[in-house]
Amino acid sequence: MANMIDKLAGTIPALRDDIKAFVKQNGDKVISEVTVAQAYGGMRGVKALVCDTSVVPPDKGLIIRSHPIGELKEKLPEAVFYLLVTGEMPDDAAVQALTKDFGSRAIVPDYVWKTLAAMPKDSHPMVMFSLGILAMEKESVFRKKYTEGMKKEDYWQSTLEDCLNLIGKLPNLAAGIYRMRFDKGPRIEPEPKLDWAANYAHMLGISDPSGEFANLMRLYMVLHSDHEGGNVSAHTCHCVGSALSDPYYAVSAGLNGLAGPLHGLANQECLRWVIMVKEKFGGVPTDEQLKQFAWDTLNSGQVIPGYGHAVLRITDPRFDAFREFGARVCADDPYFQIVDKVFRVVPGVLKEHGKAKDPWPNVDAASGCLLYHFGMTEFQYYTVLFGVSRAMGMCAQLIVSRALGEAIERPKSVTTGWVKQAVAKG
Ligand code: CMX
Repeated sequence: MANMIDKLAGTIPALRDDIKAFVKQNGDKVISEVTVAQAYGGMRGVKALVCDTSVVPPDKGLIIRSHPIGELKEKLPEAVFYLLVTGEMPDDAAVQALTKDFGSRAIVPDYVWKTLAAMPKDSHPMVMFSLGILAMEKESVFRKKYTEGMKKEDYWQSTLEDCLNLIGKLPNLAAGIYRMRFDKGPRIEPEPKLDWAANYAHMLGISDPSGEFANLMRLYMVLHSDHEGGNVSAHTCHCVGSALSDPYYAVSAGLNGLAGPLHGLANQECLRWVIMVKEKFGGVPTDEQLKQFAWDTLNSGQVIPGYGHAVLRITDPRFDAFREFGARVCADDPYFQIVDKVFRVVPGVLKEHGKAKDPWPNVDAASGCLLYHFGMTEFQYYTVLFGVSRAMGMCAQLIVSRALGEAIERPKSVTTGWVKQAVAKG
């Protein structure tokens, strides 16, 4: 991927020097403090990580390298990956080159398919996806070069090479898992003429006479690509990568975090909730019925999936983008109509409930009903789609981290006794 490598080779030395000098001069300045509530509360809001690929201001939502996500929804995922890694929007030629490059790396080794075929039939697709990536670790260029004695300044190059290989293969791997796990027939070979996300749509084998499913895949891959550095998947990937574990280890680890119901699995949970609503009321419920259903969920001690966020305090602009897509493509679909009604009813319920700091929908609230509309009804699979996309952000963060020569992560943990003593001393 000559263009991207040249760009990075041109910018990384100056960037590295700049940060080195900045830290040398300001290393003892304080940028964050930690309260007892934060130490026990998932470190929420503690500023102790640096991530330059994207930011998520609570009142604006995702901004990738200064571009609000709403501005990027017409772009191809290839363009967003280039932007995440380099900080610059690529021209058409660079996007086409990246499409071609990913295409040339799409073949998944046969031993991976054999490994997946040996797994129990009821394995979760996320386990198969994570395992498929881990199985490919023997392909790592980073590990090979590291063993040969590569210099620290060169780490980013073989990390990039691993990431391009990995991202090139993910649609093929993920689509193969879909077809294998849900008895959809033989795997479909990649089509070199198609862009990365359209190729994924093609290999999934979903009927798409209008081409809108491929459009949904492009949008889906763009919207889920990155969400700054502190979320579970990105942070896990960064932490594992900081030990110089190669991208196969690190991305697989990040995906295991994405598989949790409070993180990426929420999209599967969300559609399950919407289906329960439709089944209970035989279609789109009235506002009153929906309100009662939401209260019943809360009163039974469960969360309303797809609502709330650790950082955001507005409707997630990624939800807006999916809702806009749904309004254009499937406004008559009852599942979309329920999702739309939930958006109008549930924030009021959550506000009255008074617990969630953010009563608004996150990205997971709308994506499932769109996939369902196109006949992808196996919602256990939805987090894999999220994972294919999020791998771009995790990889971009790893490449930048290796470029800057960041250190192994090792925050200090303390005991409850220590915390109590510290509080007593004032
Ligand atoms: N329904 C019911 N209660 C909710 C809620 C929701 N959607 N969102 C938050 N709450 C509750 C929390 O469970 C917590 O209750 P307790 O004090 O009893 O523990 C309280 O409100 C305060 O939580 P918070 O500070 O607002 O939220 P957190 O930062 O702790 O957690 C999140 C954020 C996303 C895990 C949470 O909002 C949630 O569980 N939402 C539903 C699951 C979901 O949609 N996850 C996907 C997030 C996007 C992603 O990462 O992919």
